[in-house]
Amino acid sequence: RKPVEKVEDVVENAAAKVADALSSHVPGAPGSGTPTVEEVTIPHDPLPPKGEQGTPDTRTPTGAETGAAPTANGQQGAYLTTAQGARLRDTDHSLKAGPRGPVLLQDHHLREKITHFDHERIPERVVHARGTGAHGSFTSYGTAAGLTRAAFLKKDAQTPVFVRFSTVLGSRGSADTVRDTRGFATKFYTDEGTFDLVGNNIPVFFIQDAIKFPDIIHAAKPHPDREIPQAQSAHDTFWDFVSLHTEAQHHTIWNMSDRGIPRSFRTMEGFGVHTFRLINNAGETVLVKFHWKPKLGVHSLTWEEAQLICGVDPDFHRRDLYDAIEAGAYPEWELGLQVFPDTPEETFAGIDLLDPTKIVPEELAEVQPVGRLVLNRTPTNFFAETEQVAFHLGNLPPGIDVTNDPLLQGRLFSYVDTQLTRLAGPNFPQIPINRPHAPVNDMLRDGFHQQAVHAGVAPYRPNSLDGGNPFEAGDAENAFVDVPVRVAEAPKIRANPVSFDDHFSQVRLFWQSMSPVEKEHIIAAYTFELGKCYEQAIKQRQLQCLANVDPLLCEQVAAGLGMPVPEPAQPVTEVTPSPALSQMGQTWPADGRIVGIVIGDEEPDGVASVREALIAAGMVPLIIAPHGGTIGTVTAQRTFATARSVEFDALLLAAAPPPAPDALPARDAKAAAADDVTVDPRVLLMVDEAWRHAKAIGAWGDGASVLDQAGIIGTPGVIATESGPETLDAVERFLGSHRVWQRFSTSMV
Ligand code: HDD
Repeated sequence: RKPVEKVEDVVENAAAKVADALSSHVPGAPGSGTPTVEEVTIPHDPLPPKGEQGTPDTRTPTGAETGAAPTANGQQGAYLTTAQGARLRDTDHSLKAGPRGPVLLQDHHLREKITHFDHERIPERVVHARGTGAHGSFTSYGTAAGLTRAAFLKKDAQTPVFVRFSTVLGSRGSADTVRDTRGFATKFYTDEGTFDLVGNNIPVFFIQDAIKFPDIIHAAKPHPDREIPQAQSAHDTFWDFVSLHTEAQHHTIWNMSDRGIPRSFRTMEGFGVHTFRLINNAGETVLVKFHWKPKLGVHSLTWEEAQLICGVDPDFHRRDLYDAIEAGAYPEWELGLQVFPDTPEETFAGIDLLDPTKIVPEELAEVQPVGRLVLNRTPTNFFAETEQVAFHLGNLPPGIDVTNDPLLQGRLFSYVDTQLTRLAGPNFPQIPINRPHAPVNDMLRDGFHQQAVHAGVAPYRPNSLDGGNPFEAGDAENAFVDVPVRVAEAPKIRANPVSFDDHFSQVRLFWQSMSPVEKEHIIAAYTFELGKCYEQAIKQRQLQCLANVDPLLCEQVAAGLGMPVPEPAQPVTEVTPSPALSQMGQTWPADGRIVGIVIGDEEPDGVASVREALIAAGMVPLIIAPHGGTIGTVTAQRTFATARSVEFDALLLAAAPPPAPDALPARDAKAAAADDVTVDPRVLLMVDEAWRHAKAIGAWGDGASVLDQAGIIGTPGVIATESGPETLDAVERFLGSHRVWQRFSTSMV
């Protein structure tokens, strides 16, 4: 019998054998067949912690306690550990049988690292997958305090919020500036429970009944065979559905207007769409519609800009929101209410308040400001906050209740339902971003991803074992109020009220409220979108819908498509326009606007002072230079290679940089070689595009010669003066109305 070896001897012998094998190995000569062994990489000692690595936050981004062990935050302690807290010596090499040997199954660290990575993705939202969010706070004016018992609407009440903006149709990685509706979802962490206002930047919806939501979304999403087009409504299935299903026509004309291509999330209105019911302490009720009014006004891109940005900077809106907040140009909105008497008919001025395809023009029911939202903090972690935030229309505080709008009723089901799959199980309200700031004392137990360690033995009511806790609240304790609305005695039926059958009068109302330039844009958008459809019958059917809206609109689109103009199938309705629907005609603060300043190889006069003046006015100056680095006292933030005009709201030229053929792509170098070109073609392209997109362009000093070369001197919104500050003054005036509207030629009246 062999003597039993001691464990230490076995280990020592094995180690010695490995060391021996490694040291005696002689790399083989080429072709000798002997494998070459690279030097063994020796695991190094961990580096000391970095200075900025502090102790982990024990609070969630919204200020609530995380409740989790500090190490759960990751990347903040001194030493790398496994998920179980064991310090790691090496995370770059798998555990192998020798440096060239197979990887061992026992390598727990390898398995943990790869397995976790393999499961990093969660399903994207079935709609509104592409979005971005920010934290902020809502301050109530107290003007709604007489209408609702909701405490967050009492005077001076401050409520933390998280807002997520989104597009509807595109996937998570799709471009921001596509033509689409934008989501505007706000989570108010009120002291009486979370209130989610899940709205859009368009005040009406495609359908009147939630049962049709899968239909409109299947039609609008990419075709099921080839999964194209991405994030677009310019395709056959979308126009097939909306032309057959004419209640969608109102939402569609908003999408075809400039509202479908916002300049920024900061320059969008938001709408709760549905009518809600408020109840006050006396038990009195009113019906209301929620509106968000942006401090900067409502502004849009031009269609060409939007298309260019999709390629040049697909994250344009996301970047814009982050940059504005980080620059201190905090985006702001006023929350407003349109208030209607709560009558049994639930109508106002003949408009059915339960029909989500109808607006109540602001001229008929003024939007009354009730508070101010300021977004002042970007998320710390996109996934944890923006991706995992979960909204639900049923998250209501006492004082706000739903109505019977059939679209709203279906939404009350859909949101929690979709989160169950998206966030895998019923405990997603415990995810930090979703945690209420009001104390939670529910009897929901267990389930996937349960974070709480519930004490007590009696999660049921009534009980005597946990002292009868918890108790039900009454009015005095601010219990939620289900407004006891009378339900009409009626047969069970799958039908809509007759008033829901009017599908065209408000489409015409919108069209008639537009300025000539906005009408031109709408015609161009329909012509583009239908021009992308293949089926003649679909185009014809949509033209028929437009004929029911307005003969001129129909004629012009038909002309663009080269198709016959149909007769209206029903008389075109007389409407009173609502000027509030137009985006033009007012002036707005220029805060947060991006102004590009072109300089040359040397710092031109006036640049530093113009830069300072822009910052002082709350705008963001970006220096555009021939190359990176520092030029005089300023630093180049963009170069001629990285800048495109679409990024800027206005362009200033402080120099006329000459062509630099060596730095140019071949095509531009050829253009620059032309005799009469004395300015870098990339600068000329910027000026040309800025001019086409009706942006203010200013120049001083040598910069004026660029305007000359571009052939735009003397045209509206093109300013050349002797000094930078003087030029800036004139440019700022144009920024107030967003664009140089006169530059869009229009034959419309
Ligand atoms: Fe919806 C997400 C807005 C109708 C079903 N919706 C979602 C989001 C917004 C809206 C802004 C993104 C929330 C976020 O950022 O996480 N939806 C609206 C508006 C509607 C509307 C303004 C009409 C007035 N939605 C609607 C209907 C249904 C849904 C009729 C279903 C019957 N919506 C959903 C959803 C989503 C969603 C499937 C996808 C991801 C999510 O909920 O959390 O449940």
